[in-house]
Amino acid sequence: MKSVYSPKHAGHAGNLELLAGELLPAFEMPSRAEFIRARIEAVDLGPILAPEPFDLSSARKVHDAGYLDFLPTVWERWSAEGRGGTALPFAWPTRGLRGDVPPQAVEALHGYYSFDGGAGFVAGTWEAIKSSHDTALTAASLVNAGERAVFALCRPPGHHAGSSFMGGYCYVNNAAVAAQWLRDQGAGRVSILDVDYHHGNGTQQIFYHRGDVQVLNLHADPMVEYPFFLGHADERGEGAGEGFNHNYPMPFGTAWERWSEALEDACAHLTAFSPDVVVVSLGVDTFEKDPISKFRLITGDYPKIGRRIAALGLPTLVVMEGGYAVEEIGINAVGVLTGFED
Ligand code: Q9C
Ligand code: ZN
Repeated sequence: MKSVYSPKHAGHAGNLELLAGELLPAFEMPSRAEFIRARIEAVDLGPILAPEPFDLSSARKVHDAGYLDFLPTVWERWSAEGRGGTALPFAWPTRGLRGDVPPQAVEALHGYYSFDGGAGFVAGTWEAIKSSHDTALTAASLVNAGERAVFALCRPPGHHAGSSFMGGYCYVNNAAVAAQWLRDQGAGRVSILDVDYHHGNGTQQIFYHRGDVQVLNLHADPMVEYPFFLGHADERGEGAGEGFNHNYPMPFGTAWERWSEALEDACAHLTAFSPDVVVVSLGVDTFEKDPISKFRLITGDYPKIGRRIAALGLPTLVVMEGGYAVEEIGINAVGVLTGFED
């Protein structure tokens, strides 16, 4: 299988996040992508290609203009005011406040365009975001050109980013942009299958009213797990999108037996939708040793995930999302990909 990777992700480094009462180095760190790249080489999965530059025209169809235009300016504006560290928001327009007036101060606009404080910026963040976007679209273009399956080693991840909000380490929703780009190239229907431990709230929000992109999400129950405010089983899509969103919230401690039943059900809905192409949002934070998650998948489960998705028999773009057990992230993520090779 071909992979796409850019070293520019590494500029998104030294980010801090508020965790258990302290500002600590974010779990979403550069070594994640490096462990995956090293594992691709170690198992000889296939060539690792550099991304081509893509314009933001498909991104503009899934993200608001004001939001997208803000992203490249955050660090510039933050540092121009003499600040270092990590640019982070600390005020959000929640219920009862004005959500219709974009403010001027950079930290305020950062909060306006965020749902949490989990999408900080450092000097190299925008360049990393753009390279992650280009990585997803380059891999999508290979699938569009006839490859059976291609891996986009995206970093930063994207599935928590919505049409006008960032959060949860995500800025541009790489999987959503790729799905939109595939539609723009002529795919009639696209399914996004999100197997990250966390609900892909951004992906769901982006496509909630659309019937051309089906969204299937397997994740920890948002009653007790991040991102908390979306991802319940009764969210089925609205308007033209009614019936095209499927959520599988599962309890802490979920292991292969229960998780794979949800995957099986999701695959049945996917097959019934009969998409031209599948986009997998691949998180391996479902792993038993993930430091911020509470599912119990084991290393041997990941190739089974790949085999099941491969058995759909559809052109597939695999987009990297979460996974924080950095020592094992390469083995588990590439384990899924090897499931396509059997
Ligand atoms: N105690 C992805 O996996 N965790 N994002 C906050 C605070 C945020 C995960 C924990 C986790 C975001 C792409
Ligand atoms: Zn996750």
